[in-house]
Amino acid sequence: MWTLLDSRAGIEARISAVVGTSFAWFPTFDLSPFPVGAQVLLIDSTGKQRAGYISAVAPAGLTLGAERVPDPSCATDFFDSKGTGWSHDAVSGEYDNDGSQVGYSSLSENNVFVLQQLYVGQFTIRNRTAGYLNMWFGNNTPGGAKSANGTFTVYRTSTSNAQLQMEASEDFVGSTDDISVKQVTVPPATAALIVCAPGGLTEAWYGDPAFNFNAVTDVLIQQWVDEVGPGRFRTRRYDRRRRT
Ligand SMILES: [Ca+2]
Ligand SMILES: [Ca+2]
Repeated sequence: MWTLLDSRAGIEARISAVVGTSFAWFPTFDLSPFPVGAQVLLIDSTGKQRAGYISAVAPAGLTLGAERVPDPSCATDFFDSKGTGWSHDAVSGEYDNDGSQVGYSSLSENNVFVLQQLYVGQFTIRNRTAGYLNMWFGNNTPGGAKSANGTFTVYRTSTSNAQLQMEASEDFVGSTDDISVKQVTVPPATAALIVCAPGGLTEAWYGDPAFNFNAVTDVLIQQWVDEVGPGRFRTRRYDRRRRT
């Protein structure tokens, strides 16, 4: 039977789904006390489930991979394509949007993401007078609309394609700069490394294929305990001896 060790609702999850190097990382929930072999059961916002087993405690420290954006400072005009309203400002070293777009309009960069990996994206909005910017981690993975000046950090699992997009809403007017994307190659020590099942690595997480790793809302940590324990076994043997 499953024994519930702990659970959290409404939690932020950062998940790598790469076979062989998968992990679960919750910024507000330390997984390091749980035993190897315990199951991590994830539930997304529509109730779909994926599960894996703790295979090891995470290594000592958070490690990020190489910069995936050609020129985070935006000193040069590097984006592969610029939608309506966007232009490169070489004087200020940023990208400007004048609001002339009539729908969503994006700065797009190809070959940024590898599927199933966890990434941390950062960008700055300044000079904003209207609308929002949304960093997309592939064309099916929005990072969330940001409608204020400031510097923003977003974690997402890449689950759709490799294209980075800085999407402006149809009414966005403002600038963006300091655009960075890096893979989380090693999670912090409060994370847990995950296998699909002890000894099995055909998937990083098993369960519903339509599960959304970017919409985890709940997590359960549970452990399988055999129903036939030592005490019950001893009782049966004792009874058998009395009859013979
Ligand atoms: Ca700059
Ligand atoms: Ca400017």
